[in-house]
Amino acid sequence: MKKRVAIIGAGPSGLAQLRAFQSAKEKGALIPELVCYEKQSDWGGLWNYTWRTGTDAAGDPCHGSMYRYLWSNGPKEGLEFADYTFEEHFGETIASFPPREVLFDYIKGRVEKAGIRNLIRFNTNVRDVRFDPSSKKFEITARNNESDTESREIFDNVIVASGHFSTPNAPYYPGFEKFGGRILHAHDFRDALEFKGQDLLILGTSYSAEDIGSQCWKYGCKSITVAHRTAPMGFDWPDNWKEVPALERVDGEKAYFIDGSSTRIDSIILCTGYKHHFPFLPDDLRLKTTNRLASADLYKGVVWNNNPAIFYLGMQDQWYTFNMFDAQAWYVRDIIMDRIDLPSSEVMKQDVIDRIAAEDALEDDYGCIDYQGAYTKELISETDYPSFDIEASDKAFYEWKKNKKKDIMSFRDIGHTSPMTKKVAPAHHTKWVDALDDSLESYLHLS
Ligand code: FAD
Ligand code: NA7
Repeated sequence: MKKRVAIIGAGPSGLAQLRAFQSAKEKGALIPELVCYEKQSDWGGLWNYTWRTGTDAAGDPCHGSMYRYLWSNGPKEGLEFADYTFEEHFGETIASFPPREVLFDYIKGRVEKAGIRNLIRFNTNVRDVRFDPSSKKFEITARNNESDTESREIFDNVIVASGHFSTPNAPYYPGFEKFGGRILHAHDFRDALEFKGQDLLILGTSYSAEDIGSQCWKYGCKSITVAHRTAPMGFDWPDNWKEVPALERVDGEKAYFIDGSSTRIDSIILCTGYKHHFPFLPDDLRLKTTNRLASADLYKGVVWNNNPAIFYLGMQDQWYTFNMFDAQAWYVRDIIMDRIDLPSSEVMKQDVIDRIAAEDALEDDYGCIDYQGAYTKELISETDYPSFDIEASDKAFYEWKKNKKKDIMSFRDIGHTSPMTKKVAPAHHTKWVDALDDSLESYLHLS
């Protein structure tokens, strides 16, 4: 009997898993029967942009956190697939920070070539996963939102690839309930033009704060005030952008900060991060972790310690993305296909403790980049995923960080070196601050 394997989610992580199995099949291996559940009507996860916020077409929480005009926030040279380069997909070397539509096209290109779309059940939301200790099998209950019917199926393994940047962490501050303007979480941000001419307050100092703020600035908001809970971002911001200490309260149209200062605001955007949230998983299978590089309870960052027949992909905080998901997917594939043996439960638990301690000892972002690069390399070394020059990817990330420090509004104008082809990306034809059209045609100069 063939094993049956369920994959939950057809975003970059779930697609990496399908591609990993398909690659083994291409090489003549007998692979398990695969079922990939995807609650949206198309693949690509967050890169499959939706205008919807709140609930999706089926009335479930909307997965999308992606917004219009998003350009990659890190160099594409850090995320390139080792088995499908940007050059292979686009037929030329393209600039380093592609807009969302261009990256979506790249993600789709690999899986279209692999011919795996038929393994995905679209519009199908996984509602419940149960493990039966006597049969050692999982039962998955899912609802097809097109036919409005429920299915229950049995699997030997489950791979959770449902992402963790979709359920907002939305803090409360006094006065929010009476604020006259709009308060939204980054998850519901879609179009910077909505905030044109406005005085904006942003909470948070990480990627969403930096990028949503930059978008709103680029598309003409009047001013930006970013309040930090821990430390300011510290970039050399434009004149109408200031960083202030933590928010204390809001009163009418004024925001008050803990140093006693205040400012007038029209809207508040909570760039306060996301929660790992798995409403379809019971306690014994449910990952509970913060957004960090060494996730809790996952051996090698992917195997659920309490039940090593269930796996999680992409649950770490991310410097590396697409090729790290690949490294994880190839590794999980090889455990399921009995090519990699798992150690004892004690060893697996110790692995998590060691990874957490190693992360805690890191001193700065450069250390974090090295750490995640080394992790990706470690997993790749145990499978047949094409080996690549991870140090070159690390280097692209270091250069990117330095460029941001130099000028936060122009780092996307600089090209980086591909770890796969060793070619240097050209500068984009238009400076990022002036490029208001983020379409694929405009980026690739097709129009
Ligand atoms: P997701 O992309 O979130 O995909 C998960 C999939 O699972 C979705 O399709 C979802 O519909 C499906 N799913 C969820 N629950 C269920 C269920 N119960 N049943 C069935 N299907 C389900 N990374 C970069 O490398 N560069 C960037 O520039 C970048 N920008 C980002 C910008 C934003 C706004 C955000 C939020 C993230 C960004 N990221 C970026 C990081 C992003 O996490 C990864 O690029 C990538 O999308 C993660 O892939 P994933 O498959 O793990 O998760
Ligand atoms: P992150 O990277 O998890 O960052 C969350 C930010 O929110 C971080 O700066 C936190 O500050 C801040 N935060 C969290 N809670 C609060 C409260 N209560 N008050 C004020 N500030 C708070 O999430 P992002 O959305 O920026 O990035 C996630 C992904 O989306 C990333 O991969 C990007 O590519 C896009 P702290 O430093 O903890 O004080």
